[in-house]
Amino acid sequence: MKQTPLKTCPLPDPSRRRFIQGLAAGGVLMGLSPWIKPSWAAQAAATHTGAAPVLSGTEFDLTIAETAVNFTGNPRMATTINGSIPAPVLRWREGDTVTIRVTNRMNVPTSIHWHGIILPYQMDGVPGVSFNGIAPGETFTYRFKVQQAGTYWYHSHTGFQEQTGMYGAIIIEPRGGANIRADRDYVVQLSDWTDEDPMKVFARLKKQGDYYNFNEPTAADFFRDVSVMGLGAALSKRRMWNEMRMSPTDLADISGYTYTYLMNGSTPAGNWTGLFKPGERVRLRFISSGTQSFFDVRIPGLKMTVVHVDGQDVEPVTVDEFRCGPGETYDVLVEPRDEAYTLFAQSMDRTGYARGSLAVREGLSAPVPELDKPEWLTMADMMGSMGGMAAMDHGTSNTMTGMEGMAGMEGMDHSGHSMAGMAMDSGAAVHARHAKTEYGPSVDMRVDMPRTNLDDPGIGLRNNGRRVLTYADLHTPGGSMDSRGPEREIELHLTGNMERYTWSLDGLEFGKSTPIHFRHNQRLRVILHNDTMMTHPMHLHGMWSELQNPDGSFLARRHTISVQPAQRVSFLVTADALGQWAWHCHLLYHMDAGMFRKVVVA
Ligand SMILES: [Cu+2]
Repeated sequence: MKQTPLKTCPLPDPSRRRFIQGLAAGGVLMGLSPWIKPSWAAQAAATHTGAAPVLSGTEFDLTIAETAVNFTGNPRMATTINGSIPAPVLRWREGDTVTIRVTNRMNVPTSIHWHGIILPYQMDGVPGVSFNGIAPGETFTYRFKVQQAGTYWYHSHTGFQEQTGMYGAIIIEPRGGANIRADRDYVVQLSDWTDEDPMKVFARLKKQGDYYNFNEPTAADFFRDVSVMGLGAALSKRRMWNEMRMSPTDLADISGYTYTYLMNGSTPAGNWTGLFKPGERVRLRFISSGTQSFFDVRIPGLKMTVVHVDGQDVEPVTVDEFRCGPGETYDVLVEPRDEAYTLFAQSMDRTGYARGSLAVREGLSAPVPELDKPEWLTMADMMGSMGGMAAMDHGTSNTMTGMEGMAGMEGMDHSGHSMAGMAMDSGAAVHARHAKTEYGPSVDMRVDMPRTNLDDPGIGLRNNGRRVLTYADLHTPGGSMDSRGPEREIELHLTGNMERYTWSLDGLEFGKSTPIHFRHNQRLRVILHNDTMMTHPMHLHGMWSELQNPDGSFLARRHTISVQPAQRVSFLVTADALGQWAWHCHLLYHMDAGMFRKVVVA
């Protein structure tokens, strides 16, 4: 969706790249640079980072404040809950009623949203939708009955506070005692930190959507293509991307150029460590709290058995790797036997990683793998099933270097820089309808023949020699909560314009949209159709999203569903939660740019 000029690539300075792996002792205020005034430093309490404190019971007091933090050598102000990053782990018990008093000690409003928790809408914590937010100096009391068990998390739903540190884990014990047996149990919360002011990051993206993309095709890539495929094919490949005003490297808006990726609030150099004794069974609760980052997680030398996703048990499936998008949670069981293992979570665009260790004692670590090479998006990623036909011609190939055959694409109609001209009869089952509102300046691409392949692990994870989890692998035991078929179908398109950095649903940013109405207790089939080149983790508040196979059979109960480029997924919702709810992309900058809707259940 971006211009792909032949540019010499200003790769980040390697010394800087190493530097942003962070300080070993990130978090505490140290190494003050001269421009930080001592008085400022004196009054700012330092943020505690790394393993978060654990709070349990039914009464909680949380204080939101600005405290100082230092992940990279540059002291910065963070937005924290009880002075720590991550925020305290809250341990609840299914069936209890919890009371949480949240006090705002800042001079701007704040909020806390309980992600994935089923509760009355007034307690959901989304300013402007469920309540007014928490004003400076005010204490807001959340009180609700805990009706579920499992791994969840909480975060600010105000401004960019989530980016600057406001996120923590929630662990809810099942009423009947633990049903997954483990000798050790660790939260592994992944996140992304920037020293820049997030408002400035957003402003930069608004001006230039690919500001943080340093993987764009370079002159060197072009000459490599020439030597592999010949001048003609290399030129037409380049021309194809340019004419579509897209970049095949459009994998993440914000990269390791500015991000330091954190594991439990520790930088890669800080190496968060979970201890174990050989032979023990360890449960790792991965929580994807990055504001704008998908993480690909693996533990070299260990198989991971995925047992619990988005707070729900799933039939165990053993894998080498899984992708977790912002908002999603994945619990895995591992049985480590060696002395040390690396928990490796590389960003989807391969510009950095979060890292920690499982070890038999503090201070041990295992080798850290190299980042995988970034893969370019394929035609299938952009055009769905039609692009898939092209991909079929090339067998397992999924990089542009294998797409010489695409030279034939020159004849296609790029009118309006959209995919609208791409419609052709391929016998695909689904032929998209686009709303009138999709034909406007907010939309630079439309997919007419989407793909529905939930067994695709996504760009960068295909055919990498590892067994990678896919959505098709997920099965919630016991099936759907509601045996009724859908009474109504709602189709929403995930849309955007990368040049303008606008993100929307059906071509309408939140400010131009009207609420979506669900009739109380109605059973709905929701279809999300991705008309963009990016993966969007879509989070519906207040109600479960029951993911379906393309054939309509039940797969898994989720609170967040990532929709890949040019993909179409469907899920069932029982609208049993009266009130007003948020529904949005969990990429924070996409949400702020307009990929957000209000849902009214009445
Ligand atoms: Cu998005």
